Amino acid sequence: MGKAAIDPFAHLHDEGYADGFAAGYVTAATLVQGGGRPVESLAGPWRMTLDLFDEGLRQKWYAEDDTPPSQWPTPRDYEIEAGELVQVPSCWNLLKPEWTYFEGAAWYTRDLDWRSGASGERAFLQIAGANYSLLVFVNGRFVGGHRGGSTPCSLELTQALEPGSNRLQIMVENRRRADRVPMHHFDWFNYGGLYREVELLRLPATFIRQAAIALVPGSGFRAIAMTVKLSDPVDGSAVITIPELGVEASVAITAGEGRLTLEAAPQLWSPASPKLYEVEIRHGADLWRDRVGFREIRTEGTTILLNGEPIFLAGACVHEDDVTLGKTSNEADIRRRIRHARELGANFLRLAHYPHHELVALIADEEGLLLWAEIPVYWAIDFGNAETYADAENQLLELVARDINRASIVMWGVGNENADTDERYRFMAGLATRARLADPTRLVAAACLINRERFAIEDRLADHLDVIGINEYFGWYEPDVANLERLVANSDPGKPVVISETGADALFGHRGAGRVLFSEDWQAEFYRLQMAVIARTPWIRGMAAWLLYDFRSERRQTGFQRGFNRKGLIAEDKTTKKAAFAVLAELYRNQG
Ligand code: GCB
Repeated sequence: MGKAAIDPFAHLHDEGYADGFAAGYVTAATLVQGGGRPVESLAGPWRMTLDLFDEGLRQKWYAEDDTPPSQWPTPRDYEIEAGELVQVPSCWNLLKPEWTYFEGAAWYTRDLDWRSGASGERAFLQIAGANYSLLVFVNGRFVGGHRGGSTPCSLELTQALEPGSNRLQIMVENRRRADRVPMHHFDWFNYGGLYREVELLRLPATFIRQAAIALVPGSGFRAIAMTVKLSDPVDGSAVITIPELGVEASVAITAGEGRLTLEAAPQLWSPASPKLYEVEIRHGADLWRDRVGFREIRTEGTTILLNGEPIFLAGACVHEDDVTLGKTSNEADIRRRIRHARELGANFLRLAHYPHHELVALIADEEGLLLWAEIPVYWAIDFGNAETYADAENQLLELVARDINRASIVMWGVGNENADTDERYRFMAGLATRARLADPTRLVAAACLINRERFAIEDRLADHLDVIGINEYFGWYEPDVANLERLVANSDPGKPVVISETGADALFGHRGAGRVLFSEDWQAEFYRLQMAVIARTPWIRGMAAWLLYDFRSERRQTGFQRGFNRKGLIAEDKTTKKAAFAVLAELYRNQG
């Protein structure tokens, strides 16, 4: 047990206790796409021990053996069985009232019964989301870690697992910090825990790590390109089949990578006709499958073109937040979000302000909803910090790697309302460039800046974007709606603009005529006034109302708010519609 066995007090003076773990963080490069392969779910009860002072790392809790307390030779501060039994996935904040505001580390432990299958089989732990960082230990041995609170990771357990019973421990830590993405100040709740699925994936010795398949932009809808990345730098070939298109082709693999362009004229995916094709890629014993829609999204001047046709994005933003589930999503909750978007007459959702559950885009693919997916480069990020950039870029690349085959996602958002400095400019231009390199089939956007003295859109980052997002609250934070008209008159963006947020708070049941703050009536009137300007501005090509549901935010403490941001068109019960819902639905219908 290392130092602690020699000097039981050494850890009290050890501030380097976390050193060394960061070198074991996995990134987007080693993420394994699910690829429709069967998985073993590790959902269910785990033991959980809160660790506010990082004792687990200081005292090396992970290295402690399973000796029962009656036989301990020396006292301990950690006992797995003394932890609470909690369900994974979940957010710890909602499990016990005294855990509501907990920000720190927690140790999750469970037994993993392992029997190896075919010879050479490899085992991966697939963690779909843990906020914010995690470290994994198997039988006391460090396997790897991950940072980024809303993107998935894959950790290989092959060498660490023993036949039979294994101790799987995951330390999850959710402190708000200035150097993180997001940083310590943001307008949503800081849930913690293993809040998305944890699964075990068995794969052959060499397997398909990531594959991407899409319509070739500018091909006149007549060519499909695919890339495949294997786990190891081998040579050989893979076979791609798209039965409905009569495609069966061999892809040459060199040093673990292959790419192929095929002539094909698929029926195009669109909101009106969300056609999906079964795609299969085989390499040796591995079979990767997906259902993929083929569509083209591009801009021309100030227009957004979907499959060559101009489109107006009418929609809403939505947070991943629920009064009982927190940041955990299940299929029923996701389908309800999409149903409500449809009722609103929306063809578009902005998934604010971080990558949402993988199922959202899968269902949006089926339902024909367009999505803006983003990373939490939000407000005052530590833009000068190279580590912070690496974290943000990795979150972007993990999101892209996970969702590259989702036709519904038409835009990557690389940031939101970040004050203009040279460091911010370099940081965000870097992310925009990286997004394009990783994925030439989508638009790159960000919520940009307004010059509040001139009332004009003014952000040098716009040079690096395809679509300029503008969050504007004229009529709410800035009382005078007329300033939106000034903004429109003073701006000449030369690119499509999407109003990436606009909205007003309303407490359900609070009424009043005129500009009565927090009233349902003013929220409804706000949208009427907004739409009057937006609808007659040719370069505004979309609008995302802020937002679908009220959500928890500790920054909001008036009697109207009580810990919630109340800009939802629907209250936090996800049932009670405010007056603005029907008003905006009508406005969207007329926008048609
Ligand atoms: C914004 C932010 C969003 C906030 C919203 C508000 O501009 O991007 O995250 O929640 O305003 O309600 O103030």
